[in-house]
Formats: sequence, structure tokens, C-alpha cells
Amino acid sequence: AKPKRQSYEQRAEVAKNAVSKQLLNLMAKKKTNLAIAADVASTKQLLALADQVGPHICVFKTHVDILDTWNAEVQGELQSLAEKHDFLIFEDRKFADIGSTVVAQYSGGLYRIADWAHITNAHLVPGPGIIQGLKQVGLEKGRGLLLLAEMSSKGHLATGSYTQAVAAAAEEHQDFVAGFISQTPSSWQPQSSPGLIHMTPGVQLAKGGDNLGQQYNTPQSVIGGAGSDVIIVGRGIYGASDPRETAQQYQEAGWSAYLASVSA
Ligand code: 5FU
Repeated sequence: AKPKRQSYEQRAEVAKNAVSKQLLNLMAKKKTNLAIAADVASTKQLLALADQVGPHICVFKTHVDILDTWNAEVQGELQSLAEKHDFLIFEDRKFADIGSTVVAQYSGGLYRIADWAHITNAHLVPGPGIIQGLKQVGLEKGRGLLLLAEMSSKGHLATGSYTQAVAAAAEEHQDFVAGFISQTPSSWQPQSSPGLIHMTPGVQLAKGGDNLGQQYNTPQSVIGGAGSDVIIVGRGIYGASDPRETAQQYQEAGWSAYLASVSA
């Protein structure tokens, strides 16, 4: 049998940054480890989706550069929905440049991501300067960073010693790094840091993929088997005929896999 895992509440107590602490507590309170990938093109649809699925999710993941409209009013409406339903906003920006450039990209431009996204993420390809740059902007605003340790897509290159280096960098910067984007954390995660959160995209109720390399695993295999904490679901929810009801199904599937893993 697999070893019993610590509960989200226990891990919140030892989390070393504001966002992972807040998220672990929120997940326990709301009984959900579901994040939605809200990859819709219209801002109107985005806000409607946030209101519909809000009660069932812990994280609302955006790609702000997909949207047809973005301005201060839209930002304010999304922030109000996050407060109303108690979820965190994660802009899946995947920063990948030198420290000085990401400072400007994270704080400024059309989107001013650091002003509204509780969480964003980055590749470690440029080295630790990317963490230092993002931290310079985000830490004082109480933001958190996820490092991409592995990807869901076929043939991705984030494996082996690269993944190990990402794990080590996260350990070292736990005041700002809240966790990882990962696929099989139980095979490499640092046991010493239960405060770091693993989020996994490429999730649907049935195993499969799309015709551009995406690969899907089930909530049960991701939370129970691979040892992740949060399932990220896009087309499986917003593409369903009833996104609210479908989000509830994913919430239940993710939560029962979590309960089984902490009581095993
Ligand atoms: F880092 C990653 C990754 O490794 N795979 C992903 O699929 C991010 N993603 C995102 O998760 C991707 O950009 C989509 O926003 C989402 C998956 O959407 P799907 O519709 O569930 O395939």
C-alpha cells in the first residue's frame, strides 16, 4: 500500500509563502482541488464561466492573451468573482526570459498581470534570475509562482535532470515559489517540502488526448496515482453541455481521490 499523505490543512501550516498557505486552506474549506482552465475567447464568456463554476473550484486559470477584451473593468469583475466564490486567479503566462525582462512583462504592458493574478508561472530555462525578477515584483504584492517541472504534452523536454533542477530551485525560493506544474510528482518531489503545491494539467474523466499532442489522465490517476494536488481541467469542463454540473463531477472525482490518498 502507498504511504498516507499529509492533509491539505497540515501542509498549510508548514507552507512558507502566503499563496500556498492560502490555497491549501481554501481547498480544505471548500472541499475542492479542481482548477478550471478557462480558455474561452470572449471576455463575456470568461466572466459567465467564472460565476457558473466558481463554487466548485479552488483556482481559475486564465490565458489573458487569448481574450477579445481586457481592461480595468474586466479585471475588476474577475477579481469580484474571485472574492464572491473564494477562488484564486492563476494567469498561465509561462514566463521564460531573463530577470530584467520578466520584471517588465509581469508588472507592466497591457495586462499588468501582477496586479490581479494571485499566481503565475515560469519556465526555469533562463536560470534562477527569472525567479529573482518575478519575485522582485510579486513578493510585496503577496503573489506566488509555480515553476514548470514537467508538461502534459507529448515529447516535452522537461524531464530528468531538468525536473530535478526545478525541484531544487523551488526549495531554495519558497518565500515566493508556491509549487509546480507537474505530471508525476511522486517520482521526484522533494519530500522535505510539503508546503509546495503540485498542479497538473491534461486531465479529463477518460484517458486520451487531442490531435496536437495534449495527453489526458483521469482525476483518480493524477491525484491518487501520480501524487499531485490540483487537477487543471479545460475543455473537459467549458466544452461540456453543462459546465457547472460537469465541474461538480470533476470536483467530486478529485476530492474522493484526495480523501482516499490521505486515509490510505
Ligand atoms: F503547463 C501546461 C501543460 O503542461 N499542459 C497544459 O495543457 C499547461 N497546460 C494548459 O492547461 C494549457 O495551456 C491549457 O490552458 C490547459 C489544458 O487545457 P485542456 O483543454 O484541459 O487540454
